[in-house]
Amino acid sequence: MSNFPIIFLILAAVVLVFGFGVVIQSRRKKPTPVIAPAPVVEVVAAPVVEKKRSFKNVLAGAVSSVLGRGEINDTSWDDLEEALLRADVGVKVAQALLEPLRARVKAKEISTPAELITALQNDMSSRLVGTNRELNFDASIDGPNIWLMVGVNGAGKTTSLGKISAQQVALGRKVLMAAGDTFRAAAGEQLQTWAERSGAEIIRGAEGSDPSSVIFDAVQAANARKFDLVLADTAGRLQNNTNLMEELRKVRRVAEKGAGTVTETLLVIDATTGQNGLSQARLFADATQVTGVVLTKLDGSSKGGIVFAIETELGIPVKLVGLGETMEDLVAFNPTEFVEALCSTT
Ligand SMILES: Nc1nc2c(ncn2[C@@H]2O[C@H](COP(=O)(O)OP(=O)(O)OP(=O)(O)O)[C@@H](O)[C@H]2O)c(=O)[nH]1
Ligand SMILES: [Mg+2]
Repeated sequence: MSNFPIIFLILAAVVLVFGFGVVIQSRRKKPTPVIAPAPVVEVVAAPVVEKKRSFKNVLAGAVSSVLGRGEINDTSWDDLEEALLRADVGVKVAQALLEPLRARVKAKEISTPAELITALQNDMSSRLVGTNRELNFDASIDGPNIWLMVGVNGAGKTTSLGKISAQQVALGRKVLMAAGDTFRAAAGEQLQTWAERSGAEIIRGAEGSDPSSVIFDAVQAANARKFDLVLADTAGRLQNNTNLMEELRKVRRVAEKGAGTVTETLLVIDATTGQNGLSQARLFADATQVTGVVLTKLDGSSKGGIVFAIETELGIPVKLVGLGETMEDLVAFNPTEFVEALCSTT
């Protein structure tokens, strides 16, 4: 009986130690809080995946028939050449792609249809990769950056400007639109809607007023109010109309008279117009020092091969591609995905 208090004490000590152990263990096991992935990532990722499928696989038919034969023969070359021309890569580029491949087949470097298709795809990609496709924004200049949109009627200038605005606002930049298409009153309305949609502000002029002065005013206002970027819309014009091309030269000159600098002149080309876009590009580039191309309507075009002609023959990078009419339907041009999609047989 005299042992009872000692046993009691030992039991109490065991309970205490066990109790501490549980507390410490449970503290250790306490899960570190998990930061849930931002749902925004999911939202952004979905449409991009969707867009990849929007390029037309215009070379798929030729690729399938070349692969379907046991050997590389004259018909293989005819199929590829015809498909490249139909996709509007242009005669020069088609030849420049196929001639070296013919030589490699002759030299037995390439012997199977599958090797030929892989080599063609690699050559097409290598013509496009390595080009700088960033939009030029220079944060070190005094005053706002100015980006000009130019191109023929209906190419997609105003729509692309609206989509670019949304992307730039999302990057945290203060954007002011300049409604330099004073030719039609409806053009200003259209741009106003895009300004509201994308979170930008807008300066408009009266219908028929001088586009240069509207853009000049916008640049001055942007500078005074510390905007980062002026996105200037212009009226569509035919590249062979010398007066209107002269007007565009003036727009560019006057835009830089004040505090801003034109850091990007984007030529908007409708991909469905194919080779015609090449002569447009040449004349606009002469008039306005084009720094990049926005290729619109690639969602509906079977002439996406024009990308090769524009880049190879003019050396102007395709920076953005339009894949539809909504605000999200403008993506950075990714050459590898593009070439894969052109040749995809699935
Ligand atoms: N499917 C498709 N439609 C587009 C794309 N980009 C523009 N559009 C449509 O093309 C039409 C003309 O677009 P605008 O942006 O008004 O063209 P614009 O060059 O400003 O025309 P003007 O000011 O009249 O010279 C509109 O119906 C647009 O919705 C695109 O990438 N895909
Ligand atoms: Mg317009």
